[in-house]
Amino acid sequence: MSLEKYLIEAHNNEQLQQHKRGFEFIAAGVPQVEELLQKLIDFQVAIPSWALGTGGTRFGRFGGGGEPRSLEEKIEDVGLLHQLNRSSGAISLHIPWDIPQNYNNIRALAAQYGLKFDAVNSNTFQDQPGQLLSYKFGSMQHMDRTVRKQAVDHNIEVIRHGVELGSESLTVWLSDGSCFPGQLNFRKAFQNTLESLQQIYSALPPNWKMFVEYKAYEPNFYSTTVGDWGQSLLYAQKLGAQAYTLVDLGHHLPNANIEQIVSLLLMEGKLGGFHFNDSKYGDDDLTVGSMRPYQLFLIFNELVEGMDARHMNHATDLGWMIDASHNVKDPLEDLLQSVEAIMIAYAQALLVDRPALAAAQLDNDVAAAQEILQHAFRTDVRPLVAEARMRAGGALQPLQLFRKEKIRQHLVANRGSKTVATGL
Ligand code: LRH
Ligand code: MN
Repeated sequence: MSLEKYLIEAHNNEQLQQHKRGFEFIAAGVPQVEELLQKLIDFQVAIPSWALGTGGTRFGRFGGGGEPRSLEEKIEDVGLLHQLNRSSGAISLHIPWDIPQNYNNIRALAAQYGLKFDAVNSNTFQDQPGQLLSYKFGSMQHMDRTVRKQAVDHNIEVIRHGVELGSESLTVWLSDGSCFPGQLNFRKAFQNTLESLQQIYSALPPNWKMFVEYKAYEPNFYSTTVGDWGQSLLYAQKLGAQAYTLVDLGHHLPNANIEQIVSLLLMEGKLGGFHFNDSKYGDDDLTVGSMRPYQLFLIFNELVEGMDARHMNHATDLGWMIDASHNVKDPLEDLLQSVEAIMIAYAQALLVDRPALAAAQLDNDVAAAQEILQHAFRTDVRPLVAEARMRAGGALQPLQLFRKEKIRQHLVANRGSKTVATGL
C-alpha cells in the first residue's frame, strides 16, 4: 500500500502554522541552520526486514494482523515508512528469512519506493529445514570442520544475494559460545571462528565491508565467541581493511559505557555501523530512545566529534540500521518512533558547541562541559527534524498521519488479521 502524496501535503498544510512557529523559534538560535537541515535530510536509517511483524518471546507472541506475507510486502511497508519520514531509505535483509525469488522484480520494487539495500545478514544461529549439520554447538567455532564449512558456504551465498541486490556489506552475528564452564576451549573456538571468517572475507567483493557484530550473551549463557567490542575488534583487525565492528546497543553488559566504546572504535577506524534499539535489562530490542535517550545522545555526540575528526561523511561512511523487535507496539509505529529518536539524537549532537566543549575540557572545567552537552540535549530539536522531513517531501507528524489514514486497518483488510511475517 502506498500513501497518496496529496494526503501528506494536506496533513502538512494543517500543521504548518504551528510548525512554522516552533521552527522559526529554534532556527533563530542555530548557527548554519541550513547546513544542519541538509545533514538531517541526507541521513538515512536502514529498516530491518525482520522487524516488520510482531515479535515475541518464549513466553508468547501477540500478533497485530496485516503483517507482510512476502519480501515484496516488506519492501512496501518500508516504502510506506520512507514516504512518511523520508529518513528510512534502505532495507536490511536477513537470509534465509528474506531470500529474493526474482532479483530484478525486487530491485525494481525497491527503486519504486526510493529504497536501497543496506547490509545483508547471514543466519547460522538456527537450523533450517533440510539442513545437513546442526548449529546446536555453534557454527564457525564448531569443533567439526564440516559444520564450519557449512556456515562459511552459507555466508558466501548471502554475499551473492547481496551483490545481486546492490548491497555492499555483510553483517555476521554469531550466537556461538557455551552455556557451561568446561564446554568450550575458548582459544580453539576463537581460532576456528577467525579461520572461518577469513574464508568469508576472501569472498568479499573489493568494495564490500564485513561487519562483525558482538553480543555479551543469549542464546549462550556462559561465554559468547564474539562477546564484546574487544573481541570483535580483534577479529576485524586480524581479518583486514574491509572488516569492521558492529555495535548493537542492546548487546552490552549492564552500565557499559557505549559512547566510549564508539569513540575508540572510531579512533581505530574500525567502527562499521550500528544496530539501534534500546533496553533496560538485556537485549530487549525496544524502541530506540525509549529507555535511555541521554545515552543515545551521548553516543551521537561521540559519533559527530569522532567522524568530524576523521573527516568522515555522516550519511554514508557508517552503517545506520535499526534492529528491534515489537512485542506490544504496532511494528510500523514502533519503527517510526525509532527513526524519530535517532534523528533527534543526531540533531542534538549537531547542536553541541564543539569549540566551547574543547575549551572546557582543556580547562578541566567539568561543570561547564556538562552545561554545554546538556544544553544541546535539552534543546527541543523536533521542529528542525520536522522541517527537514517536510523539505524532503515527508509528513510533519508521521505517526499522526499513519493513524489518521488508518493504515494498519487497511493492511489488515488487505492481508488479513492472522498473517505472520518471517523474522524475529
Ligand atoms: C542478535 C541480533 C542480530 C540479528 C538478530 C536478528 O541478537 O541483534 O543482529 O541477526 O538480532
Ligand atoms: Mn543486532
